[in-house]
Amino acid sequence: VPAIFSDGAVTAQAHGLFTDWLIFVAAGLAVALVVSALILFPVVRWHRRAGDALPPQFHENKRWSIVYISLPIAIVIALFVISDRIESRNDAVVAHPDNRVEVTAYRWEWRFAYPQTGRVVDGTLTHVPELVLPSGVTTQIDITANDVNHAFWVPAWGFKRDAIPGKINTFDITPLREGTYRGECGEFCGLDHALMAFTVRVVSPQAYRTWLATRRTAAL
Ligand SMILES: [Cu+2]
Repeated sequence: VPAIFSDGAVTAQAHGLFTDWLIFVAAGLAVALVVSALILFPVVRWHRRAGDALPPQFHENKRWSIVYISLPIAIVIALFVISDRIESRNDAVVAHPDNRVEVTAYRWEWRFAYPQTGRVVDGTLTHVPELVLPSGVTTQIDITANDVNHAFWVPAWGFKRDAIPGKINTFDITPLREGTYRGECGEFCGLDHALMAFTVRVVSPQAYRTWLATRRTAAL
């Protein structure tokens, strides 16, 4: 698999979305191929040559009309059903998550709170806040905002969720690969929206436990 496609395995949820994306690309390519062939083949094969009589003229062909109306409808329905199943699976949250993090977005920072130990990480003007997560473990994230709408977005995860004042959005994420991923605010929230960056560092469950136990509060 080319490197450009490797992000699909970064989280269990991204894997599903990536599969969905591949299915859309394949369907689009297949349609483009068939349509191009239907245009190009007659142009080459049946174009009018000097002295040719006009071919038989007709206005309708019921059999082909049924095919070219029902086939695109079937494709759209299939893409809808596949996407709905994948997204429903991604949106489903487990009743008893192994790990929880509370994310609060506010102008112009992020707060990551770990209720198990009371550890709180707040971003500052000089320090980009870091969300630390264990790999191979499903973390449930409760996200909200303090002032205006923001959105928690990690491009490599193929995932974005709104942070809305007065509302808690909950989602599960299962990182599969250790590493550092860039995150940003995905909803224009005002003047310093572009500065609302964060990083996600995915570590082993062992390293995560150690990290959680070290300091209760940190500015980083
Ligand atoms: Cu924001």
